[in-house]
Amino acid sequence: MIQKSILFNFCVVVFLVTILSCAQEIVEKPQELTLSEGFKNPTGFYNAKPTFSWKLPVSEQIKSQSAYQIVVASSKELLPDNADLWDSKKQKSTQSTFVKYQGKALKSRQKVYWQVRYWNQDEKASDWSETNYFELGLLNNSDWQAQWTGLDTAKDSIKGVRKFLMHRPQYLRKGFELASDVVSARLYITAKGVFDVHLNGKDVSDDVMTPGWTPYNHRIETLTYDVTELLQAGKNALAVELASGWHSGRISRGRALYENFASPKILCQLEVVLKDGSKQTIVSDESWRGTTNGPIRLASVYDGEVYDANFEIPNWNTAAFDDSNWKSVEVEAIAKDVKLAQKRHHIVKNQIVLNDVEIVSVKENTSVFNMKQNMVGVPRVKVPMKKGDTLKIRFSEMLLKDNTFYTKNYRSAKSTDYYVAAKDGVVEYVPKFTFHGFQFLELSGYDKNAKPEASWVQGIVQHSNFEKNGTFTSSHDKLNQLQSNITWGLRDNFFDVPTDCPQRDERLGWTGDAQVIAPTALFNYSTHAFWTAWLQSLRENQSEHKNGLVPFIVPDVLQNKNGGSGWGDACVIVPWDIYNITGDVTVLEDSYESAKKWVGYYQSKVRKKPYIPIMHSFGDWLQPYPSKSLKKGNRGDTPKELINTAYFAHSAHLISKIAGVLGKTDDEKKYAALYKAVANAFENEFFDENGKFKQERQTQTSYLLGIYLELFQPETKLKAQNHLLEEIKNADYHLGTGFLGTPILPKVLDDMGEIDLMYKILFKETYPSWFYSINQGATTMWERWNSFSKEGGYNSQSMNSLNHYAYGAIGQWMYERIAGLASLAPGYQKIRIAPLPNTEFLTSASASVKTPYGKASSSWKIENDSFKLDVVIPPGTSAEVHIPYGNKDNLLENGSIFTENSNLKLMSSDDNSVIILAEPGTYNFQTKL
Ligand code: RAM
Repeated sequence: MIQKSILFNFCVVVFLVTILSCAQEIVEKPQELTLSEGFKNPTGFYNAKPTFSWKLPVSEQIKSQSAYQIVVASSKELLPDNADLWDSKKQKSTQSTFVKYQGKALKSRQKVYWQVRYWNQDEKASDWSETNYFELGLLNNSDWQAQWTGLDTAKDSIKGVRKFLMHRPQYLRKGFELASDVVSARLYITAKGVFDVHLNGKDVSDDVMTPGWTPYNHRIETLTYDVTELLQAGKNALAVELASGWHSGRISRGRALYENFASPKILCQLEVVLKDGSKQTIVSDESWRGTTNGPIRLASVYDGEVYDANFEIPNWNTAAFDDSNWKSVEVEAIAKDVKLAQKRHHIVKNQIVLNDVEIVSVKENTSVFNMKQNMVGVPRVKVPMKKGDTLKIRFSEMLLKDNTFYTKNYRSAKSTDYYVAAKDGVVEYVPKFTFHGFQFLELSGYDKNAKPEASWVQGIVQHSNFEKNGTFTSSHDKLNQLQSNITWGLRDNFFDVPTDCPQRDERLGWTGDAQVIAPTALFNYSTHAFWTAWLQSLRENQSEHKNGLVPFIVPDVLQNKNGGSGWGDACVIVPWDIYNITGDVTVLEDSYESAKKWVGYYQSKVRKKPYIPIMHSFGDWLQPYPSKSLKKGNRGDTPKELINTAYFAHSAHLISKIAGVLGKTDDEKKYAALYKAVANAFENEFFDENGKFKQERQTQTSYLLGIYLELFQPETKLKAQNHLLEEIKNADYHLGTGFLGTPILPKVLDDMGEIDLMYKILFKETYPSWFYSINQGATTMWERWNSFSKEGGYNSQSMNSLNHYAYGAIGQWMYERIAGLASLAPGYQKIRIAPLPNTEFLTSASASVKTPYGKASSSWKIENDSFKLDVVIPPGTSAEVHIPYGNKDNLLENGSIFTENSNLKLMSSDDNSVIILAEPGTYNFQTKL
């Protein structure tokens, strides 16, 4: 008996111990599941062949992944054991990002569920992740039963600035009945123009300027909304406000680009599943009714909005409204050759509200407000008005000396909003179908008896809806201001497409500007999807040109027949940067043919001398102190043939590298040979045997391009480096570079070991330098190094944007080398933490980035003659940590003398630096200066 109970107790203990040890061995499930370029559980997804990504949890137990399994099913209940769409089975692989779906073909509207698990470095399986899902949007034109619908507003012949046709905004509606309660409903919608849609009087979304901007003659993006909650049994109403936007506004230059000044139209399809299982579909067609007698009288991207409250139509967007005296609409069939495609990146939304507003001046019935930040978006005004009066809202980026507005740089953009009051009292107004670039706002026409208050005005900042991805900060106020100016410059110019500027009569997707800023943008914001969406537009516009030309701007509303070196190369450089920063090979696959065609374009322009293309270039745009006069000087002094040849070689070189990644060995060799041949021609044509640029007027950029793009023989490179140093010295350590030279200057000096020199240039206070504009009051990056000075005022040229991001490309070096955080293998699978402190200017700097594997950071400070470095390395990666002072014998790790262990291996150590290979984890290093 006793023996039995002992045996029983023993069994219980064994059982408990087993349970407990199993519990300890549970490996935490994967986290932050995303689809393709970072989408989280999207409704209305664009891609039936997505990729899957997940992150390993941060935990002592988890260093890396040895295998994974993904299961995909048509219903939640089938997971994880009965995946009917795809079971990847256990795959021995460290890949946790961008794993391609290889299951059954997916269809429009399909809702798909997925889970993933992984095995850690010790082959222990994790729990299954949470169940994630995605629902596809409408993928084919044939999914649409709707027709393009709207009023003919072209026939009103309203002429605006420069006699461009303007279209009165339309109010379109359709009342319908639903036989029973709704189980689910999706609204698929888009416009030739921009729209705001309501169901039963409620806003369907808070999206802004939908559907955004694509080359509309190739592809129009459509949106999908889950509107189940907005519908009811019985009477309903679908109502749309519609304005010109990009499609039918003068930004598209009206050169018969989009169907001859076509009037804006909507396309929408509401698909409802009712309780009884039946389906009902309401589409835009000839049964809709419309009017142009609504309150938004006019709206234009460049020129602003006119709102007259006297035209308000109470309840027009509800079911009860009687539209019998509205007009019948016109309809147009869907064209076969214009692709309707679900939007592939996040739409613009209101992001921040600037409340800290200051009144600058009040004169009679006019007052000026300062937002204290150059911003992009719309104001929200709450102002006392008298019935019938017109409130006028003007904008400017900066003021003139007498506090009046500097608007010469808006050029022909009127950028003015009007609000006509229908009654006495406080009115609230937020323009809907325009946006402005401004720091200052002027109100006039409000109630004369009212005393202006700062609270009358707020600034609503709008940009594409991406998240913050990185942070950078340091001990130096001006460097921090530079980081702030860079990030504002990005936000302000990512308005559905990457624009050059957000305020004047331009706001276009200039390819050169995009090419130089992409890496910095990817550090600071999650812009993976934003860029790949724009690259699709680029390819669509390129395809119009049989010789491979990439237009200067995308979407190409200029319809220019010229391609520019350093600009068109965006089709090669941006995909390569995205790949290196995200590790997503899809962008290389998608861009490969386009990149090759662009190099073909260079080849087609080689006429007189082998490998020297004769073609258009904007040169080293806006290089300071040009030898030519005014406008001609904008192209700088580096000759365009040199720039053509340099980028011809560079693009060929990158294609060779891309071919290597994609396993296309023949192309890899072919383009490597082409690159070498062009590089050779570059050196022989433009540089003498002393590595000196053959032109009398020397330029920093000629050397920078040759060195950075690896176009010199090794001995010539050394000589060219010395000439570059000479040039920089001649400029008294100032910048002598424009759009193309500036981004590569830090990389070249870094590679030369000229770190102190780079710091000296970066921390220069006088023109031309980064801090110069900060000293003149800049809160964003400026188009020119001397857009404004306190003594001399504004640059005399009207092309003078105070919100232009190109020179913000220094941001990449700030992350990678000042704070010291860089991707060493695509997507940060290997990280380099290698800060380059300079004690003359800085005592600390830090950066963090959300890598595809999780958060990584590098943070250093100098205190009491010690250098301290904190690093965070996410699971699934490893890092080379370069400690720039001390040696292995005086290095402390977490307060104790450094010794190698399973997480930290010494790679090298000399008298004043140590390099350690670190596994995932959080570490603190300290050494003596
Ligand atoms: C200007 C744009 C842009 C630049 C081109 C060459 O009009 O603002 O920044 O790329 O010219």
